[in-house]
Amino acid sequence: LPALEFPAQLNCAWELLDRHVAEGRGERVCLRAPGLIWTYRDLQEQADRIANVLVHELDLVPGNRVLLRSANNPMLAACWFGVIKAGGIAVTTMPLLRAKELKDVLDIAQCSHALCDTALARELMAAAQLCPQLRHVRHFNTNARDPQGLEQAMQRQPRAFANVDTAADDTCLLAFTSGTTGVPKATMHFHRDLLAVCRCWPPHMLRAQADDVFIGSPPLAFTFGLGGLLLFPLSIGASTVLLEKAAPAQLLDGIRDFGATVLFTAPTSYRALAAHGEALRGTRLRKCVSAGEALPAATRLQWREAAGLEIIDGIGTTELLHIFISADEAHARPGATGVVVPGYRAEIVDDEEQPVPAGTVGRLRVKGPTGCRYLADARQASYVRNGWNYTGDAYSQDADGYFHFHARTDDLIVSAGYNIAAPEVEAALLSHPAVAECGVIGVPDAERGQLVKAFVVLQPGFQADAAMVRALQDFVKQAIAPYKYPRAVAFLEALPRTATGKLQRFRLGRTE
Ligand code: 3UK
Repeated sequence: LPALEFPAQLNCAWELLDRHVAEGRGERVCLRAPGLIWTYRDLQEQADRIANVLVHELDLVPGNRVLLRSANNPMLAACWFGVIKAGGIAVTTMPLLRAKELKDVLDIAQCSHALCDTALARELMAAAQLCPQLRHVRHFNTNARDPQGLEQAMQRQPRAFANVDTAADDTCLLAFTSGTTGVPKATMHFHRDLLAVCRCWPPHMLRAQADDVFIGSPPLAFTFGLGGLLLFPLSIGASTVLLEKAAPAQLLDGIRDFGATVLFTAPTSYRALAAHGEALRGTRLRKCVSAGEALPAATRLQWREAAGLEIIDGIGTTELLHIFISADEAHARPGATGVVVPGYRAEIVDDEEQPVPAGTVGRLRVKGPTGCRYLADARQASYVRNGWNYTGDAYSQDADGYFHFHARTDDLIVSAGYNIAAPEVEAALLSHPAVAECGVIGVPDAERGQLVKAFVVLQPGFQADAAMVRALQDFVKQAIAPYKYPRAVAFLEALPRTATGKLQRFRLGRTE
């Protein structure tokens, strides 16, 4: 079992970053980006200078919240560590957010400071007008001569900073849920939480080494990306590649150009990358992690054929910070997420919170070293009950302890009295050669209550016509219980997705 005891006082920046320099690994490569290489010592110096700016020029005191806004790049990583070293709380935001959403984040998190990539300044400046509590905004990745730029201020500060002596259970990160509906919720994470996730899933199920090169698509504002592209590589002294744009084509170039060995991305990206199988074969890639939404068996198979590699699937949530059910390459089972990660407990229970027998679908609940703490939000009481975190997922567990995802509890379709999990119908459709992407929802129906409707993006070269509709319907009837087949099928050019790669089923409903 992982060692999860921590001293009462600790700043996680020490274990993740400073320790490597102190122990003689300062010259190892830490971060790469197009045209740039930073060693561990370089990242430490940048972060220390930023901490000095925050404390000495911008009056930051421990507990202040600092909004961070940037695509994935080295300066974002340096700002993240600078805030944490100074005892501040990093409030990470998705680069695509607009002024209205940024205003909500600034208000909910009560941010006093913001550090923003100059390329994304406009929407933040509009939001800042409406947020009087925001006292200081600095821009980075500016021209080094820009007197207002963070880089100029950093040059005025000493290169060393003594980390603020925070408590292990001081909050250092506010991560917002990607919530497809409703007001966003901020989840609070402590210094020890960030270290705890490095000791559970990575050593037991990822098993990367110090010479691994990590790469991937999720933003650092999404905790899947924060762990996979910053915390996990740094916790073992490995290196990470930060790409501002990580659509499949750029990811493929990055894997090749940087000799990446460990990939973090979402199922939809694996499907798109699989089309370039030949290009993948000659690379150093050896480990592939998928999370964010369910990995259909067809996608696992497609990737195995294209890249010759088994995907490591894992379910995590923003509330629990990172992955708690997963399986390594040797234990992967098509259609199952995996087994519980050492350090965590997971159960399937019914509506009365009683554990259900193997094979029965119920609600997933999880307990472990990390857990949900919403910042000032009444929804805490429904996510955490009796110390268990209820993720909102419908799962079953088989006799071997493997957990099988069925649906988000709100993505269960009830049609003519049958319970139908939208992702199961999607997984069946995806194994048809004509289907590139698909999304399934229940639409209102006078006779059946709800009707199963599929939205399909076809692979190039296939015809969207009545014959195709029939072919897909017949195919699903052969693959899974026939009553689950989509009685309605529509064709789209692309599916609506969140910046974290999740299908937005509620928006499919609106295309009606
Ligand atoms: C769904 C999955 C099936 C599931 C996340 C890894 O996705 C992450 O966090 P979010 O808060 O969403 C959580 C919800 O997403 N989900 C995620 N992974 C899987 N469903 N199989 C999976 N492998 O509904 C869950 O409740 O955005 C993932 C690490 C950190 C994360 N924050």
